[in-house]
Amino acid sequence: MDFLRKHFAASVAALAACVCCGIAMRAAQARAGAPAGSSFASSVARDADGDGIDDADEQALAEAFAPVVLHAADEPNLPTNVDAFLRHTRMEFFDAGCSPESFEIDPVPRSESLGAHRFTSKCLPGMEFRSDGTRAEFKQHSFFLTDVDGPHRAGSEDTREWTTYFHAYPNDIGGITVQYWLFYPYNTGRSFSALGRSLELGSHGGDWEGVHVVLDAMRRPVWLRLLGHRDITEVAWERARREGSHPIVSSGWGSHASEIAVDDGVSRLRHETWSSGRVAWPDRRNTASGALVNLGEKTRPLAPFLTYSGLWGSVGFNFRRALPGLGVPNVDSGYWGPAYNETGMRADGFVTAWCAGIADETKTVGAVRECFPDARTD
Ligand SMILES: [Ca+2]
Ligand SMILES: [Ca+2]
Repeated sequence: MDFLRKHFAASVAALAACVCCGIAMRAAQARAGAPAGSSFASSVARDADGDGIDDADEQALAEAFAPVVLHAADEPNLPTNVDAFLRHTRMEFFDAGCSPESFEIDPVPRSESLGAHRFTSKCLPGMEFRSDGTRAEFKQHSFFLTDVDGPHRAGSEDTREWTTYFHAYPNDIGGITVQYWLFYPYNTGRSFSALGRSLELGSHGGDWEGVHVVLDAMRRPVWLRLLGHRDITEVAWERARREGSHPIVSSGWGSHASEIAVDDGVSRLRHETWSSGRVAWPDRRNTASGALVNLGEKTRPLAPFLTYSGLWGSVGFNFRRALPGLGVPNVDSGYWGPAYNETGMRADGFVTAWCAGIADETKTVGAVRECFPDARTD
């Protein structure tokens, strides 16, 4: 109830607040062949991801509301894309407590094959793990992609490889939600000094981070959702810092957690995530940004890697086993991709980061559920 009231109030407020977005929305609607104010279901010319939204319309809306991301001037792990990352990693399976614990699965993983693997554990006889559906909540029995080495952790040198991925879907206020996902090859955690030793906590391979722009039935932006360390923060659109129809978001140093950007005068690296976007560097270089690519739906993916349910980095220090009973997550291990992301995940397995506010939480195509892993293990 509160959810509905909150969205209704925001929609009314947005009527007055989003005039600045009108041009971009009209452009999106013109490209999609839809009259201003029409609902998304009215014209579907090509719908390869089967969500009822014309794919050209998804692209046009994504372009119109794509964020400006501000990275720290000394950010250690800048963006890359999946294909560039896969050139420097291998796929293995981690089987906690078995000997050996790690098995090689694929020395040359490709986007198309990430979801094609099966593994039967020697320690858990009869258990078959799938790389396109089994999600290991505590990272004890999981497919994973090995951490890339030092030079490749910095992100792609060529900013044309800084791909931004998006997911657009019908939402529960009769509109469309557009999620933007950036992929970083590594996440640098915090360093501590203790007992004369330097310790690092929270570093891991493969980091997916993002923001959601929630559009109402008239395709006006009403909410901005930001993926943080553990939770998703929702901000009314009119409270977000913006540049035309583009929200301005800052990415946390090393961890890439998304926050509303503040205008504090600090020099940052400015990254426009739309297709013809630019990257402006603190040293005044100005380079081309990467593509804006539709992921499709998990049930009908347009990017094949979307179905991969394993980890995007190595399994590091096993807090789960070293400190049993304390519930400490394996924060030094790789994290999941967009459709299996951990941020704000519900106890029943609903992947909030992928499906927040989706019109149909139970959407299922064949045997695939859009918003839930097929199987959950430890
Ligand atoms: Ca579609
Ligand atoms: Ca879609």
